[in-house]
Amino acid sequence: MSTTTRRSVAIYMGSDSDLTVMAEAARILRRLDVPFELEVSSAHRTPDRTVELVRTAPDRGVRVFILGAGAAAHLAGVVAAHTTLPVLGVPLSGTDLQGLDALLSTVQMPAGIPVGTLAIGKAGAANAAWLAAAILALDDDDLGARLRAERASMAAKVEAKSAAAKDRLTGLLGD
Ligand code: RP5
Repeated sequence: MSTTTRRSVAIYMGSDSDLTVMAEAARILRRLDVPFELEVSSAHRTPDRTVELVRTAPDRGVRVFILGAGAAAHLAGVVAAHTTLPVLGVPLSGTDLQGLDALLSTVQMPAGIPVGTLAIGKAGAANAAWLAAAILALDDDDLGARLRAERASMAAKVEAKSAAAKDRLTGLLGD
């Protein structure tokens, strides 16, 4: 790969029906100014395309994979089988089992082929992005500083909500 290519994250999902949830990962990466590519590719319906994307990803600068899939979710496992880069799986709800099927498919990988599995749905997609950024920040001090600033901002919001809750309680109790 070119030394000028920025290190990036690949967000792949098994179906376009997964996009609304997986957009949460893209939203966080954009906020952190982390480049990403986004593709729809299925482990079952387009297995060759999936493998080709993974094999060529390092040349495009990809250093971490985020995979979202529902039902009998094999996308993260298949990607992990074809790369030694970090692979993060997001189980998605799309069947009567409401994501439990995808969670078990994604998390129960055989020893040696790891998939870091996040929560089902939007929280998992967002946390996959936060975790991917943390991985890239291991040797990117500017990104690390942006992550610390985001944490400080979250903490400030909680403190503001705590103060507001005390005010609301006073009103609720009629003091
Ligand atoms: C999975 O099957 C996809 O990731 C999606 O969550 C689910 C249903 O796909 P569609 O039938 O909506 O294309 O492979």
